[in-house]
Amino acid sequence: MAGSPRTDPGTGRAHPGRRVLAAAAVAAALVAVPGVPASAGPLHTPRPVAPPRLVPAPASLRTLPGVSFTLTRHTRIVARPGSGTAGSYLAGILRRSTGYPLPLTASGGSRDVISLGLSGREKGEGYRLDVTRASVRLEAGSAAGLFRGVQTLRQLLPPAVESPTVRPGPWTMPGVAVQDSPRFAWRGTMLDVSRHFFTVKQVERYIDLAALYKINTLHLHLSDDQGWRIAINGWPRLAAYGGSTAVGGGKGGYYTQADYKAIVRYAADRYMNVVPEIDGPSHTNAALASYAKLNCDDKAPPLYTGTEVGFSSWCIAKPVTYELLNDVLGQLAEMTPGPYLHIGGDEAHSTTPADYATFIGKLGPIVAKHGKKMVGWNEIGAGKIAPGSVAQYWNTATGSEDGTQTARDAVAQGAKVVMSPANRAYLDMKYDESTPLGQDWAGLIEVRDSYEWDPAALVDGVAEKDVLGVEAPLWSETLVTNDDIDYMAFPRLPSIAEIGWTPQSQRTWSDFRVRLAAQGPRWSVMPVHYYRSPQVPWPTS
Ligand code: IFG
Repeated sequence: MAGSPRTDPGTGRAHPGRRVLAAAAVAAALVAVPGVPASAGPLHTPRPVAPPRLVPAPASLRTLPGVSFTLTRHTRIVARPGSGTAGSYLAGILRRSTGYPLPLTASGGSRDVISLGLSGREKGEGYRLDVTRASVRLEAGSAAGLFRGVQTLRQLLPPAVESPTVRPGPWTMPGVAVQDSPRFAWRGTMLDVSRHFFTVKQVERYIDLAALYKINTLHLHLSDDQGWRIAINGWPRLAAYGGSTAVGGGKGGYYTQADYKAIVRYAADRYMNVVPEIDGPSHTNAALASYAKLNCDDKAPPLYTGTEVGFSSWCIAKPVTYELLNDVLGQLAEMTPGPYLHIGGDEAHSTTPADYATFIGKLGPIVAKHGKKMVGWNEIGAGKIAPGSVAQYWNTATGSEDGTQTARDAVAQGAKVVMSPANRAYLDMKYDESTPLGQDWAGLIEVRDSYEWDPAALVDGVAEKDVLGVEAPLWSETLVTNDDIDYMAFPRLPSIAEIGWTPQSQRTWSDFRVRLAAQGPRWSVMPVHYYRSPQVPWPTS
């Protein structure tokens, strides 16, 4: 039909007459551009491409259709001064799986290069990542931001890039412009090394897995009824005897102070803060069994290998209790560069409320004397705590155990809250009735349950400004091996990591489950022994 132009219902643009369309089609066919499939439509507007499936989702990402960057054996990595460990960490991963030399220099050209550098434009852990045909550029306000950006860069490469051995390419990344920064400052996971002991290597492996998802805090639960796991100078029996067993009566273990420093250094190289926890006044049987004088009746109880909680208590009235804790927290403070010491405070069922308040009142000054801020489970809100302390909200049970009131009491004293709701974030909870590992006292937590909640809208009286962040505790009553850790932590730790990082308004389960599915092939390559939740559309290949 000649004459009157119709508007295209799809684009709203004037629809050219039939003749003009035919000519354009011929022109397109004659000038095919290598790499752009003929079916890409008119040359000047390549089809929009689906955004890469990243976890956590960046705050903002623009795809550059028709643009990609391919690593080759000639590609170089430039890590400008001040860029910290990100360049060497990235080089290690890429060299291992591509087999390419990927030389790392402090300066270099702008083509066929992955460049990392500080810029005044980003702050905190924020970064921007630009992938074009010529180069990959990562800029951040800090070395930590560059390290977080490297985790995004890794996920733009095929799953095989995570292989511990050389795989064939191609190693192509889609063109993107990412501008990213985290919602919360504290994005953590806790490893319970007391109920079952995990070696330094096992902890380092868990650190690397958590670092993939921009986790920046590792809370180590170092003492409990079943095991004391850190050597303390002047109190040798704590680790030697108190660390000699575990749940079920098996072999225990403990970290020498050199071991603990190695873990701290390994975490620091991944811009992850270690928060050591010495739990009390309950969860203290291993220590009480180690020194009779720590007990009110001067009688040491036997070592405990069961899984009950709340039956033990420091002797609140004895000065030796605070002499011990001053030594323990002082030595940990010296070995811990991060600002926090965790003093536990949970489930003090064998301590009177008055004694509990006395205990918390005494611990705050000890922690402050050693230059640190006090962290405790939400119960610490029942005691007097300093502004800037941190209450870790965990107990979602109803009735007397309900932790919301002590969380509010803590906020009323100027504390911040780290959200670890047991019915959402406890990685030791079973996925469903058939899960062979874990517990179910807080409920069953399938992947969707671990994802669909907002830390700033969970507890009345605890708003966004009061929330320091989120943390996923992995209690180890039923966990022994790396496979056990993997099965319970993956895929739910990435849920908590995204809640800590991505703006709430950008988080939907329907979108997350598709992006999470893309992590499956990456975990298979590493390998990570993850739970193939039926809620996630894992790729079949
Ligand atoms: N509650 C105890 C943990 C552990 C956990 C297992 C806290 C703060 C149950 N305290 O959670 O020691 O036993 O799910």
